[in-house]
Amino acid sequence: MADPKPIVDHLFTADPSAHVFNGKLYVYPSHDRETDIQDNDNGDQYDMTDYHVFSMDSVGGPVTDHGIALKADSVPWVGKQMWAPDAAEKNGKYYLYYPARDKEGIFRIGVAVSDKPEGPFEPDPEPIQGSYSIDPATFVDDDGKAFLYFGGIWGGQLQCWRTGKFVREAYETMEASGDEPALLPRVAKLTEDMRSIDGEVREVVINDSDGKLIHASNHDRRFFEAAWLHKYKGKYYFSYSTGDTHYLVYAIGESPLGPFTYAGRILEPVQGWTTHHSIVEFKGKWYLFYHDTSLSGKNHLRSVKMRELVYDADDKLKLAESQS
Ligand code: FUB
Repeated sequence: MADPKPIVDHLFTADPSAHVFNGKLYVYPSHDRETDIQDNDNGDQYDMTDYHVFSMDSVGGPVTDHGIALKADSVPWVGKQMWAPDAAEKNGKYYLYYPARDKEGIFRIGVAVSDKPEGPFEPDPEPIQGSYSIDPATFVDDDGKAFLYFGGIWGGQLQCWRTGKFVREAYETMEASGDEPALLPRVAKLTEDMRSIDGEVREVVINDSDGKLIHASNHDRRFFEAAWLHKYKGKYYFSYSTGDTHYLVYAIGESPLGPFTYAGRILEPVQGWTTHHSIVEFKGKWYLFYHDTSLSGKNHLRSVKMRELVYDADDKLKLAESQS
């Protein structure tokens, strides 16, 4: 299969969250930038300071860069590192969800609002109360109920929240290991106004094919970061990047809150240290958005790409063999 070209090459972009709004395909990525920071497992090299939104009317057609949609300087609580964002629409308003370290160095999730899918977005002055870690992904179900998924291990600090409170010392010591159940991503309902968590934050249960929780040592299947949820034929597909193997995999459930059962692999590791994706239906076809470092050769300068996905007769997801 030929390696696709990045959807844009005038900026470095990563962690793409794709949605269809008003008949157009919108992409909400991280905006990677040059820095002198050395690569480390903490992810310090991902030192982003703003977001751009992109759109296209058709796959393969021109991609519009709508310019800066939100920048760190405009958000009072943000210290640094604006990582992977997502967006949602409800009742004609558009919401941008984004993680960043606060002034104490703790990752939180913020929300910003606009009347237009491309922004600019007006940020709430405080992060969403009760939010933590990274990689927010939203899902609005057919009945209008909205959910926020989040979490990422290592630099994303999920291991610091195992007790429900932030334990800084747990950064290096509390990652699950061996036959312990793997750390699980989180999900919360969003309030009607999309700006707060409604009720408690729960773990997203991901069972292995045997019905038991995936073990921490099962790096090919356990959750690492980059949660995404989409719906197909009434079932909920929860996808994510794995362990230290960096596959993109998915699990299927009957409810947006889970539990989910491991169902397969979507993408092999890409060039570069991270992998992160979204899945969207556009004009009757399904697409995987992802990133790699083929343009720069540097871990922190990534480029968004897209490929067509198909479902087989058992509703299993895979890359289309011929790409349109
Ligand atoms: O872009 C910074 C981080 O790298 C994201 O939050 C992760 O998902 C990984 O792609």
